[in-house]
Amino acid sequence: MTYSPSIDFPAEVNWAAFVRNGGIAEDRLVGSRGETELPHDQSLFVTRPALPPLHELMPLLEDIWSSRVLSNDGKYHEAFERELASYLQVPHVVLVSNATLGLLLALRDSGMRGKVLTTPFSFVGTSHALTFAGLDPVFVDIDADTLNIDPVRLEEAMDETITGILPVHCFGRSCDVDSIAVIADRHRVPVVYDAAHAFGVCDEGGSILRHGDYAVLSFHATKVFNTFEGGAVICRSEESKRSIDLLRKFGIVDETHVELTGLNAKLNEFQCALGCVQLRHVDDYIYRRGQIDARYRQLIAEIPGLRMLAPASGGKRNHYSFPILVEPGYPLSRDALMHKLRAHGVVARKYFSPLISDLPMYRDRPSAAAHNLPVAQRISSSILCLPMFPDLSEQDQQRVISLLHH
Ligand code: T4K
Repeated sequence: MTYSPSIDFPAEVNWAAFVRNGGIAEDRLVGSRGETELPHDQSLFVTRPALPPLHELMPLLEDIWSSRVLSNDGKYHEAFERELASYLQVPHVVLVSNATLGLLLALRDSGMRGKVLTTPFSFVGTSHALTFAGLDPVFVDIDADTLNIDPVRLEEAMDETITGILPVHCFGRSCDVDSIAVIADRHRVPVVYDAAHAFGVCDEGGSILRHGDYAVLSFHATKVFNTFEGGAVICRSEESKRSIDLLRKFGIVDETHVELTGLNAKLNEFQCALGCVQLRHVDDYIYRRGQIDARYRQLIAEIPGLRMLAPASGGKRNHYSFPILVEPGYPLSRDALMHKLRAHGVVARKYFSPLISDLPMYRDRPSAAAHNLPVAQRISSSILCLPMFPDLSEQDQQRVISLLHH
């Protein structure tokens, strides 16, 4: 049988120019840095993946093509893991195929059993990883300023049945890591940080990924740093790095020894090569995000009824997202504003609404009750994330701001 493609390949693309322009078709190219401008009849999404110039990747792809080493820890895997550890300034990194599997492996290795305290204000993957690992999520309310798990509520929720903590550095803003460490130490439970949003974020002491027993990054297309899909587990010790390393490749030590019951969470050579190239550009991506963040802050400050989160203090931020809170002083409800933006092609997103605790598979547990999570409920009903990605042009950003004015 002959293969007949079900999509139309863009035969008219001038591939030489496409590669020269860094993966941007000629008709979309504006300016010397290769920023694209979306025509106003096109949607402006909440995010858009940052990609390096394609010509930087091509020699690595040619090398992979000729070597035929596509997976199972080839030289790009080795190089990316080493360069990533050096960029992040953390000693023990294990690459994985996505953050969800990374969380699963870290939870498995952490020794948690039964109930685990976590936040309801996150992407559903956070709690699903717990459930898939055979653990039982117990929801704890969040802090209204950081949108992260509230240490006071965390301490209140602690009892002898709790076997671990899974907080999230939501939108790349650091949790109160010191208070969480004190609580975890006092109750002798491990902490796995969901750091899916926290690539490159530092506090005064260095990378925030050094906190907790494990921290798990996502390199999904929508993240500050992407390898299309991907992720990494940051471990505290050589011992846990070794065991996560084994768990991500079926527990196989060598041809005749299988030491652990693992699964397949490997990152392939294509993604690792892309990761190496992306590392050269990620500081620029973050810098451009910072400029967009500063412009939003200046322009939204003038609009009554829209509240922004205070910039995180100290260290280095990554400007993962730009959430606003639509408060009673604003003439439209959050949902009405979202619909107005969408009607004009701006696809802002309600991250995170509904709360995880309101989803059918979680809502019946006692900790999911609305009265247990008043802050998360309030934030979830008023939050809207505006477009935030390095290629967002000033003109498109201005278009978003004009729509926020009424
Ligand atoms: N923990 C946390 C706290 C997380 O936020 C996530 C993922 C995870 C764990 C799990 O990480 P991974 O296992 O995925 O590594 C998106 C992402 O799909 C999801 O990865 C992310 N969190 C979550 C916050 O956002 P959706 O359902 O909103 O994605 P989607 O497809 O609607 O994309 C959002 C926008 O991005 C689109 O409107 C357009 C743009 N986009 C997206 C993709 C995938 C592109 O322009 N190109 C693309 O290829 O969940």
